[in-house]
Amino acid sequence: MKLSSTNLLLTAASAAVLAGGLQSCKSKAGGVSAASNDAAAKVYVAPGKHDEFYNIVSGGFNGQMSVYGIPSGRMFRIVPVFSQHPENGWGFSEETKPMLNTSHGFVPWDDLHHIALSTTKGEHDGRWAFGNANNTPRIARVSLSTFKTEEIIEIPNSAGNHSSPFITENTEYVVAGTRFSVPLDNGNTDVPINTYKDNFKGTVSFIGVDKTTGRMNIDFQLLLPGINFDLARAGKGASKDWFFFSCYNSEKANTLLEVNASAKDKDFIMAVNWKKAQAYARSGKGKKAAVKYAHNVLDEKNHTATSTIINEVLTLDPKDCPDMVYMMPCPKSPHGTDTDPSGEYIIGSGKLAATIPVFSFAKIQQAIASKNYDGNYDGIPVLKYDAVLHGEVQKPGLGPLHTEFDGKGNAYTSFFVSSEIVKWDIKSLKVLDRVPTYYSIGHLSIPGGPTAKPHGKYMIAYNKITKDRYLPTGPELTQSAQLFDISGDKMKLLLDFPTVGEPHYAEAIPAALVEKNSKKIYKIEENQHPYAAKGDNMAKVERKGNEVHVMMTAVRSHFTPDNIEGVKLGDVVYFHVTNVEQDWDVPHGFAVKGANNAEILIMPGETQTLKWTPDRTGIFPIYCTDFCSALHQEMQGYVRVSPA
Ligand code: CUK
Ligand code: CUA
Repeated sequence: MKLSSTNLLLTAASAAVLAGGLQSCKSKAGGVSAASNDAAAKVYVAPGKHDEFYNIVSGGFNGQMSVYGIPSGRMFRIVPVFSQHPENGWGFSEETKPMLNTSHGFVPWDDLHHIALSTTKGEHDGRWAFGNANNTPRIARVSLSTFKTEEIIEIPNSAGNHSSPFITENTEYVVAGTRFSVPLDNGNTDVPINTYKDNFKGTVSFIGVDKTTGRMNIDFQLLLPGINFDLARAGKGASKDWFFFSCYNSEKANTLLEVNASAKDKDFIMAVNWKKAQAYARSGKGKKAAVKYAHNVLDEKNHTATSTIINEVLTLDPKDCPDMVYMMPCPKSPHGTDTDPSGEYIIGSGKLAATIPVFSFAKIQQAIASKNYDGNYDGIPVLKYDAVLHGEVQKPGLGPLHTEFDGKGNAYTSFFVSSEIVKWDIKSLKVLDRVPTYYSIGHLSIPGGPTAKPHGKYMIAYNKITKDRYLPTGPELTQSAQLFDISGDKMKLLLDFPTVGEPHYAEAIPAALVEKNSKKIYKIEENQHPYAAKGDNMAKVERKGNEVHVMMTAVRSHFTPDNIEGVKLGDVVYFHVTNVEQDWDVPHGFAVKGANNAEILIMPGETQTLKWTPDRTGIFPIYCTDFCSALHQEMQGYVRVSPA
């Protein structure tokens, strides 16, 4: 059978490749000789010196983003997003818990796959990083000035928000496509799964981003056939009004055993004219649909999140909106699509295909103008493959996944199965160079790679398999990235570095672009937290029924008050701790014995709240968890809990 043989082929090929990779690595002393001779000098950042680029890396099923320096590979920070983080109390403090609210309630975990850095005129502007929640569909916005998650919006009528976040040229929209088609009404309708073809729909959502504040709102959603959406990219330059989504399972099978999902020779890349869609939405072509989703915002003045449930979304049906959506055939199971810096070339990647198809935007426009269609897909015109194709890269490798660009006319495609990166010329489609990755690369990232103006110089591979690259740590190994020098004709391996959580997509941005907006301190006079004690004279204990609110200050090296009495068993205690320091980099922490959540970390000028329900009477120590001064150890106190 054709399909099972494809299966066998892939399994055999990947096994061979992995085995080959391991061998070649072992055969070279220390496994480092694959790196270029001057590699050490190229990644060495002297003590006290700064890296050239920030690398913002997705944390996969750890639900966070983390921040690395390039070329050193040093990790600077974990930014909790769809996760709880004891290190700074994210998702544990009262201020941050609402950020993890959804229509399902509190969901303190997710699977963050992709990063999109905001752009202006197609170039990095250093303002925000967006990330997706793959499991319970959400998009987050992280400020690149504070490296804090400022906003999370849930995506209705979606399940498996893998196809996101991707942004338009001026960050007008962040886009999210659903991986799983589900019945509309958020998938809440109880229907037999095998009625998929009738009842399940795909959607892509266009989330507007406010130019000044970055606030997101779901502007409109396209109702689409029950296809599965994978990665997408906006156009640039001439194609800037368009969005390109890769799609698989065009068969609309409800069970994706390979036999079903890959029955067809070609799936699609869906081209959406978003400017037109926006105009349709404005001119009343849409329908409002009732559906619940959460929108969570962290207020910048009091650093407190509020979660709002929204009850409707505007939907557009392509049947009512002509010339808005087209399908382009793309070989077997496309996983991604990428647009080159000029916006003329749209690159597909069929995971099971042996070629890389490159589409031409100019040809797409001609095919649309002359209605050069190859029938339709649920009423959506299908453009003829040959009519829109610029050409195919022949036999580039096995299992093409993702493509990035260096701004010099070259494309770099990751190959999972053959575990390598292939550099090729976009115009001539000629393969120029290839390097192995250790092992089985998923995404790759070139600084500015997805933008209209790539910064080039480096390329980072985010690998799926670690094997022997580091000291063993039991069955579970670190996740792994590899840095390459791409300044010359040949790609050169420079460095391996471990990452936190499974890295999927990442973006790298010149340090200067982020540093210029970097915030050092929250001014205490701007703190509008309702329970802030901005000086020791404001510190107090207040009772409201069975709630005890302790408004506390923290400063080197004491808490005020530090002896708290009057708490009764059955009370709920809120420790509102204000760090009244105004020096950069002097956080205080706060913990209480037996608290069943975590500590909190309070940055200078900030107030954070730890909620505690004592489970017994007695004396409970409290202390500062962050070593803040010579007298840090003395920064302590007691809470007394008496019988009710
Ligand atoms: S996916 Cu990870 S290799 Cu979730 Cu972007 Cu392609
Ligand atoms: Cu404050 Cu240690």
